[in-house]
Amino acid sequence: MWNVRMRASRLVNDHDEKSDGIKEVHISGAEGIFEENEISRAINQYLKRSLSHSRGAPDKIFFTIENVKQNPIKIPFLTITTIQCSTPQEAMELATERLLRLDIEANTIEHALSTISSNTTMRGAALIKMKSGVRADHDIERGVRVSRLGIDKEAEGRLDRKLIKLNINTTRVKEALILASKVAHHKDIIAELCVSDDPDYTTGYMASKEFGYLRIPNIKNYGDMSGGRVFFIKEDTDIPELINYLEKTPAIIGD
Ligand code: WAQ
Ligand code: MG
Repeated sequence: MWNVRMRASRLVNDHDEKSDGIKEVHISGAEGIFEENEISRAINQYLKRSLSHSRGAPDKIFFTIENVKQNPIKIPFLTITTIQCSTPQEAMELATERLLRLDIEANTIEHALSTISSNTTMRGAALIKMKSGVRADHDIERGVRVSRLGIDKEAEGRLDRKLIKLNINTTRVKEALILASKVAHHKDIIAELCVSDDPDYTTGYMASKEFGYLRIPNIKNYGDMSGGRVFFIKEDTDIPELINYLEKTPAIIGD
């Protein structure tokens, strides 16, 4: 099996002194685990995606194609629910209510919501401790990128049929469900909150072992360039072990 990763970015003028007047903005990223004969199709799809992205045109696109040596672990899909929600305000209230039920501190939730609605987007996720609200990942501008994850081919057929019935059979939903399922599976992850940084995609989600994958429509306004992911973690999490799991442990999601 092979892990194919893409990330696209663009250099822009920046008025912040620290950055020498220029900074790299993240446009898009994608990745999956594939059989050798699927690599070129994956690259083509990712290339198309990066060149016609709603966040703008990239001036640099990186591809990494890496052989996966370790046997992937098998992880079940989270259950999918779409809740009714019509405004970002309501979305934040709905998410907050559930995060509180998972014993996450109110201040931590506030910190997380401001991280996600900031205009300086990361290409990875922020790890935030559930009680103290302390940011536990080291590269604050980048975050932790979940990697080495794929979908079981037979389970994908069944998932497709289910998503077609729900009228949400898109690559985006599938990729988000795969990522959320890998993330939620770890013992130290309490919950994830996600808002796309694409200005034309306004449905986000909250995921956890307890509530599954909860889709939240209208979590942000159309045209809004902000977005991001936060993983709420246990206070005493072994951080290097968790980051290694998220970034390096190959996982195939199925049922
Ligand atoms: N690992 C960690 N964080 C990531 C990753 C990754 N592999 N990929 C993206 N992110 C972070 C990063 O900060 C992005 O700015 C942010 O998430 C949003 O990424 O059910 O499209 O790819 O309808 O824009 C979810 C809802 C869509 C799907 C999520 O996110 C549904 C989405 P995007
Ligand atoms: Mg995006």
